[in-house]
Amino acid sequence: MPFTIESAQGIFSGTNVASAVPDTIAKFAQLSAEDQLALLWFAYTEMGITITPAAPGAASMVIADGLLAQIKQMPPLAQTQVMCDLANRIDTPINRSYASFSMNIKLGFWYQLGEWMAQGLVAPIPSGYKLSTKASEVLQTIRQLDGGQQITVLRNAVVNMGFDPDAPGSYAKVADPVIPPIDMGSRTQVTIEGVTNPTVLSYINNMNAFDFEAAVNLFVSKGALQPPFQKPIVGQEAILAYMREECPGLKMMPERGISEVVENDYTQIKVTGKVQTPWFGASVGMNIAWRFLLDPQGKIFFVAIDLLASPQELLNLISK
Ligand code: 45D
Repeated sequence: MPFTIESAQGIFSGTNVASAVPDTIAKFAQLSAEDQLALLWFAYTEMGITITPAAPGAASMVIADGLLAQIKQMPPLAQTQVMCDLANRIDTPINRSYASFSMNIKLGFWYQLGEWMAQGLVAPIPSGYKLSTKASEVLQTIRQLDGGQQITVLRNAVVNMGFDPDAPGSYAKVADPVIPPIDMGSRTQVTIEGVTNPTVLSYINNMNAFDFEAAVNLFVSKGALQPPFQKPIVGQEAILAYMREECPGLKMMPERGISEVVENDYTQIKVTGKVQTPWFGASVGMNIAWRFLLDPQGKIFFVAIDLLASPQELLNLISK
């Protein structure tokens, strides 16, 4: 029987993903808005991380500037209300604008609010704020995650705020500008111990050059890409739109892998390595696996990207 997207999801089923991330996100979602904001503030400041707001898409921060300026001139109580409304995801004009922002603009918006909160220009979390017992437990869990897992939880919290009239993620987005790919002459070429497959190498090299059209052309037209903890995104057009929003500035550093021919002359290839986001650069390396399934012509039928449970998992290249 030929593969389906569903059966393809099961390749390399022994891969251990960071399930602590969705577990933490589910517990976080049950907290009150006040607890959510305070918890994020404590987690964010404790991590002592430096964010680079010059991440790609920073140029389009003008889209959020109006809203930021409006919040900045509000009295402190109103500022706190706006932030609680965002976390409560109720229907307000501000929450609708926020939902229309792309991921990078949402992150940039909160980065700016965080800076202003630290400077006292926007209402800070009251210094004596006491988290509920449940919220303290969630914060404790976050402390124990590795850096890549922590920033995934933070990003998820930011992405899910605001009010989306339909399902989350369905609100008409203000598209990010298309980032030009890196010149042919300046591109890097990766090597992967144990993998010489040209499709996989081209995929990584094109992604590192932000040449998303070339990367998407490596897929079959109905192919699928499954991001960490998400459902597969199906079809070249949808994958391209996703890559343009999520992938500019990502640095992919595959290390090793395994390649095997399976049923119907398909090939399954698992590659493990690190990925850096432009927001944190080299200070946070995420432990990642790519699980590729190529059709007999060498086109990508399916690829899953997994956030791994631990660094030891980088060495897990078992086929089942
Ligand atoms: O509420 O091959 C305050 C794909 C307090 C594509 C705050 C991929 C109050 C294909 C602290 C101010 C993309 C799948 C909030 C590969 C409050 C592919 C602010 C994988 C909210 C490899 C909080 C890519 C702030 C991956 C400012 C895995 C939070 C990429 C900022 C992963 C959080 C990227 C930021 C990740 C988080 C980026 C900037 C996880 C960024 C995370």
